[in-house]
Amino acid sequence: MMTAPHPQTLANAIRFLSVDSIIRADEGHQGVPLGMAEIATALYMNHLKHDPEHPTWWDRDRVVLSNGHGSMLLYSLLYLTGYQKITLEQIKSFRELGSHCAGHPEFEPEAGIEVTTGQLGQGIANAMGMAVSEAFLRARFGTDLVSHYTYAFVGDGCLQEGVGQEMISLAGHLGLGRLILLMDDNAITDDGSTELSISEDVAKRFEVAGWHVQRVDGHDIQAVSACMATARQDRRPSIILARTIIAKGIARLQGQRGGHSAKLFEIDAAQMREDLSWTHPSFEISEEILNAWRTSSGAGQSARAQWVARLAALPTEARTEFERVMRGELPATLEQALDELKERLLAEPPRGGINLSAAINDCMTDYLPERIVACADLEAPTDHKRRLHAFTASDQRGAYIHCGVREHLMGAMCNGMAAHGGTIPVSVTYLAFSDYMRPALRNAALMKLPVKFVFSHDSIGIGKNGPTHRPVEILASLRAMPHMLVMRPADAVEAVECWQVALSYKQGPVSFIFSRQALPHLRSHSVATHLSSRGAYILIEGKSLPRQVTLLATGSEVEIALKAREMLEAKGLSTAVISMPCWELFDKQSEAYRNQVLCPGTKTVAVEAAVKFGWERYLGSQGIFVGMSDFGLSGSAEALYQHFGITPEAVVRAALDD
Ligand SMILES: Cc1ncc(C[n+]2csc(CCOP(=O)(O)OP(=O)(O)O)c2C)c(N)n1
Ligand SMILES: [Mg+2]
Repeated sequence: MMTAPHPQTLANAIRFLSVDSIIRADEGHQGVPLGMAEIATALYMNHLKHDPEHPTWWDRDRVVLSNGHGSMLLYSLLYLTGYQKITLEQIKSFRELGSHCAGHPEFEPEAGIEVTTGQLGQGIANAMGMAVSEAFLRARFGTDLVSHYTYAFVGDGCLQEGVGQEMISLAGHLGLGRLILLMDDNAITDDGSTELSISEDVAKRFEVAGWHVQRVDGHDIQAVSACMATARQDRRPSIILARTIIAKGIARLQGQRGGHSAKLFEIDAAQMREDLSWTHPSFEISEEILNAWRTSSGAGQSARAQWVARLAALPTEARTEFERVMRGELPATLEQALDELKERLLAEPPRGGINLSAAINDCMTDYLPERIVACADLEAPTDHKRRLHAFTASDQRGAYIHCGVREHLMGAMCNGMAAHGGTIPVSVTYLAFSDYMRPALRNAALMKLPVKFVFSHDSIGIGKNGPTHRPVEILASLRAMPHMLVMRPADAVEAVECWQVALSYKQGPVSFIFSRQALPHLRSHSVATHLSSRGAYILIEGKSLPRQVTLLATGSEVEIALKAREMLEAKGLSTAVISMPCWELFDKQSEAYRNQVLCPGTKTVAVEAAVKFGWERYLGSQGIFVGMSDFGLSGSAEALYQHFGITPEAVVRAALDD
C-alpha cells in the first residue's frame, strides 16, 4: 500500500515541473510557481470544486491566474490534477508554437484555462465578472444549480494597476462574497522591491472597500488552507495576503529581484533537487505523487455527480431553460419580437441612435433574462436601464450594474462574465471613453468573447461638449481589431438588424457605434430583407444603369449621402448610395457581391464623420473622402458639420471633382 505523500511534497512537484519546463523552454517566469506552490496546493487539495474529466462543468469553481506570467503554475496544476489536454508532452512544449501551454495562459476552458491573462490587472477584473455571473445565476436558479467560488491568483503588479483599484472598489460595494483573491505577497516586482514604487498599505485599500482581509505565511499549507476556509464562510469578498518568497527553492535567486524571471540553468535545478531532497529526474512525477494529485478532485467529482442528478430531476421546463441559458442559446421567440419592433420603431418619430439601442434593449428584457447591462454612470443619456433593476449587494437578481465611472473595470468585468457563461454582458458608455477600456476590448477580441460593447455619442453630432467628447479616430482603431465586429447603424431598421446579428455572433465581441443625434427612417421600403447581415448593401441604386457615382456612408452620414444623391441625380449623374453598417461582414461577402455593391470604376466618394484611415480599401486611388481630419470642437451638431464640411454640398463637389 502506498503512503500518502506529504502536502509539501505535492507542492514541490509544482516547483520541479515548472523549473524543468522553464529550463527546457529557455525562458519563463519561475517566481510565481515557486512562490505560490504551497498556496496552490492548499487550494487544489482542500478546497477547489472541479472535475478534470469535465473541465467545462457549469458549476465548477473558477480559477484565474491574474499574474499570468506565472503560467507554469497553472499548467503544472492542470497536468497534476489530470486535465486531459494538458499532458506531459504539452508541459514539455511550454512556450512552443501550437502548445496549449503558451507563454501566458490563453483562454481555453476545455483545457482548464478560464481566461487569457498576461496584461496585469485584467485577470482580477475578469474574476470579478465571473463572480457577478455566478451571483446573478445563483439568485435566479438557486443554489442547487449554481453555487461556486471564483479564486484568483494575484501579484503586486495587478494591484498596482488602476483597474485593480476599480475592481476592489466595485466588488466590495457589490458584496461579491464568492470572490477570493490569493495574493502572492512577495513585495517584489520586475524592477525589484515594491518600495521603489509603492508605499501605502495595500491591505487597507481592501479593508476600506469592505473586503474581508487575512494575512498568512504563504508557505504554510495548513495555515493558508485555514484562511481559505474562513474566506469561503465570509459574506464579503476576500483577499488572503499570503507572505511569500519569490522563487523559493532556487538558492541563487530566491527573495531576489532575479527571482522573477532571470534565466535558469540545469545547475539551478540540480541544486534545488539536492536542497529539497527530490530524487526524481526531470519531468518525472512519481506514481504516488501523481496519484495524490489526481485523487484530490474526488470531492469535486462527487459534487458534480450530485449536481447532474439534481439537474436531471428538475421539471423539464426548468431544466430546458437552465440548459438554454448556460449553452448561450437565444430563445426562439426573440427574433420575431425584434422583427416586429422594426415596424413599431418606423411608426414613431426618429430617435437618436443610442435611443434606438435603448428601445431594442428594452424589448430584449421580455425575452432574454440572461442579458446584463453594465453602464459607466451614463444611465440618463444612454437609457439602457428602463425596466431593469440594479444588481446590488442585497439583491443580485438585478440585470443592470451601475459601474460608476470605472470604464476599464466595466469592460474587463464583462469579459469575465462572458467567459463564465450563462450571461450576455452588454457594456454601455460613450465612444470617447472607450479608450479607458481599451485593454478589455482587445482582450475580448483576443479571446473571441461574445461581449456587446455599446458606444454612444459617436462623433461630432453630440450637443455642445468639447473635443474631449468627440471621437474621430477611435472608429478606425476598433475596425483594426481582429475578430471584432464594428457596427454603425444608419436608422431604426439597421439598428435592429445589427443587434440581431450581434446576438447570434459567437466568434468575438461586437462594438456598436451609435449617434446621439436622431437617425431618420431610411429603410421603410425594405424592412423584410435583412440587409445589414451582408455588412454593406445598395440602399438606393442610381436612376439609370450603369451608375456613374457611388456614395459610401455609415451611420448618421447616410442621410447626407442620400441628400447628395438627389442633387447629383438632378445634375444628370446616376448615383447610388451604399450603406455600410459593418465592414467586417461586408469584407466576407463574395467578390461578385462586393463588386455589385461597390461598382469599381465609378466615381466613388465616402462620407463619415471620422478620420479617413481605413477607407482607402474601398476608395482606391481615385476615390475621395469627406470626413474629419482633426479633433472636433465645441458647438452644435449643425454648426460643426458645416464647419468641418461634412455636408451634401461637399459630397457633391467631391463627386464632380475630376
Ligand atoms: C499591464 C502590464 N504591464 C507590465 C507587464 C510586464 N510585467 C510582467 S510581470 C511584471 C512584474 C509584476 O510584478 P508582480 O505581479 O509582483 O509579479 P512577481 O514579480 O512577484 O512575479 C511586469 C512589470 C505586464 N505583463 N502587464
Ligand atoms: Mg510580486
